[in-house]
Amino acid sequence: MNEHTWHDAAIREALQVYFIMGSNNCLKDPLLVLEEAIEGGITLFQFREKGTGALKGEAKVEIASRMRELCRWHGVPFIVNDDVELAITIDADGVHVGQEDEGAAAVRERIGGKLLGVSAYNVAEAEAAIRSGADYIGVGPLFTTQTKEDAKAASGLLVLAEMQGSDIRIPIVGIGGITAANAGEVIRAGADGVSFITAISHAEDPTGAARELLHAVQSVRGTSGYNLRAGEQ
Ligand code: FQP
Ligand code: MG
Repeated sequence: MNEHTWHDAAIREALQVYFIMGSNNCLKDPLLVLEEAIEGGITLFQFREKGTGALKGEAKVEIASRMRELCRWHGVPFIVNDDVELAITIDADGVHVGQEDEGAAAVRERIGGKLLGVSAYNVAEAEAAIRSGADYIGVGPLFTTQTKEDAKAASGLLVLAEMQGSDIRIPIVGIGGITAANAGEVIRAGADGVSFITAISHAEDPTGAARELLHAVQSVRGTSGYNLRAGEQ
């Protein structure tokens, strides 16, 4: 089962304000943070439960299920990071895997038409991700991040220009050190959306933070569903 049920325009729309979070990223009840983020207008959510203090086993499945329901209720697509089994168990909308995770082609086989996101640090990894059946790629870290302990060096925005120069047309979300202050330049550099953890999870007001990010993205991108890439502006 290899059919892709997600259309290109819908993916680009969903990537606009892509919030990633696990219970250990939050300063208060994670479900409340997610609810407030949804209220502020996030367009996609990734459950990423890893690192110090991360929930495991039953507790992980339980919180994931609750977040999944909250997202379903509000019409926000729900992605699971790394854990393909969990994504299938709770009927997530998709899975995100990186270069050190289960191979993207194998994941595609297991999830059928669910959304498949793959991390790409450079053009070669992006091309491999496309060949493996990725629906979108997460490109970064663009800027310095404290959240991910094993993060590579920040690439800067040049990598996004390189992707365009290499005729890579797959939907792209930028990640790593993104805030409302730099989100606009990430879109201008060619990404369809921005992805981040702490910009919302550490915000005193997650709703307001989400609104600001959405505004920053849409004021550059427009709301048409397509990013007007650099040359067309
Ligand atoms: N891009 C995205 C997304 N989500 C991610 N989780 C990553 C990149 C990073 O496997 P990976 O993926 O390199 O590290 P980890 O599993 O620790 O997150 F595009 F969705 F924004
Ligand atoms: Mg991973």
